[in-house]
Amino acid sequence: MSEQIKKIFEEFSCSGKFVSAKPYGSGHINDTFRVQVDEEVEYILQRLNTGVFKDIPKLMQNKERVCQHIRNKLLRNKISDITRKYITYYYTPKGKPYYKDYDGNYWTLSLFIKGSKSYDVIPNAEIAYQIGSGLGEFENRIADFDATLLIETIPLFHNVPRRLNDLKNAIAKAEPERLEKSKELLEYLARFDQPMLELQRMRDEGILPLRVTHNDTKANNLLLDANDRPLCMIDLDTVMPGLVHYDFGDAIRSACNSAGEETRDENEVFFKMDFFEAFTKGFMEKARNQFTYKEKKTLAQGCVLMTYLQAVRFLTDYLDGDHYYPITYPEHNLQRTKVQVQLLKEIEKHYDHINKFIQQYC
Ligand code: ADP
Ligand code: GN1
Ligand code: MG
Repeated sequence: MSEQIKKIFEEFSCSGKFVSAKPYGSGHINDTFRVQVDEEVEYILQRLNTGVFKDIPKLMQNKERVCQHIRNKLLRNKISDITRKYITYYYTPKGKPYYKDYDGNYWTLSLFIKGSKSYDVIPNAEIAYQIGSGLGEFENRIADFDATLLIETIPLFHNVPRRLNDLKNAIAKAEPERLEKSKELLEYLARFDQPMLELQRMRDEGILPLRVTHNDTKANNLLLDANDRPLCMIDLDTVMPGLVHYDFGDAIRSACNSAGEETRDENEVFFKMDFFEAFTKGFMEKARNQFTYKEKKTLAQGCVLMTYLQAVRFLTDYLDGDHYYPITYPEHNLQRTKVQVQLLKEIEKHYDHINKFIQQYC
């Protein structure tokens, strides 16, 4: 494997001679390797997921444009240490920001952000605050990005009717045993199908503005430095037009789950209210001025929507035979669904408090 990785690495024009590479991080979609060379610099080599992303050249164009925009803004504002605050991509001698191997795999090389780390499970409220602040900063950095320059890398990514249709198709084809095990979860989730159309309706009617959003704001997609200060949002594959509710809601879904989305025991899942308050404070301190009254008024619904959608997506994959999310044990996607459903129950229980807390920023 290392020999193959070395060969691919050498297709890019960058400094240093290959020393070693190891799988890195816990992302679900791309295959990520951290590459050491005979210099102080390190790299991230990724095999992009062509099952999920249909047009990799366009996807890379999106990512480069967004990074360039952020870089220009940092330069204009005379921010220090900027190379740790956006992703630097490397090119092949043909001038492409990706390499296509003989098996049709697409690879990209970027600078490993020095001294960075990310959390799958948030350890305390102070870190939740920093992650909220980092996401708020990211929203500011992309707020004036021209959405017409982006292609939609995954059409209808957070669209409820699309996700329900996928679920329906998976149910129709599911093995009876899997269907039986999903019964209670399906019944619980069905209660949300109608109310969860509300944000989409407000989006369609222009009541909520379309923005350029990240759309995959899981906590481990934000890099922090050694002192847990935010550096950079990564995983820009899904930067597309969307609602702020998607970014805020998905980050809350991820950061306020006491046990994290991969826990084997859903009874350990609680909604961490202190993390929520800290995250929201950090986020609003940075970005509140950007949002309309109506966006802030309805923002709490994003927490419900994104947790519900994630449950629907994991369950769809379980019923479909596990083709989207990588699994390490047979009922992994069923277990992931139980975790999201447990979190959804917790969010329902605390909804009034969540909503009230956000309203102070209106
Ligand atoms: P996926 O789409 O599979 O989630 P990501 O782009 O999020 O892939 O990368 C997976 C993990 O690799 C991240 O969660 C992060 O820990 C790490 N990572 C990715 N890019 C960088 C980078 N440029 N510098 C440091 N770490 C990175
Ligand atoms: C995937 O790539 P990663 O692991 O950061 C997924 C998200 C899900 C998340 C759940 C493109 O994110 O939408 O919320 O898994 N990304 C894509 O863990 O589908
Ligand atoms: Mg990721």
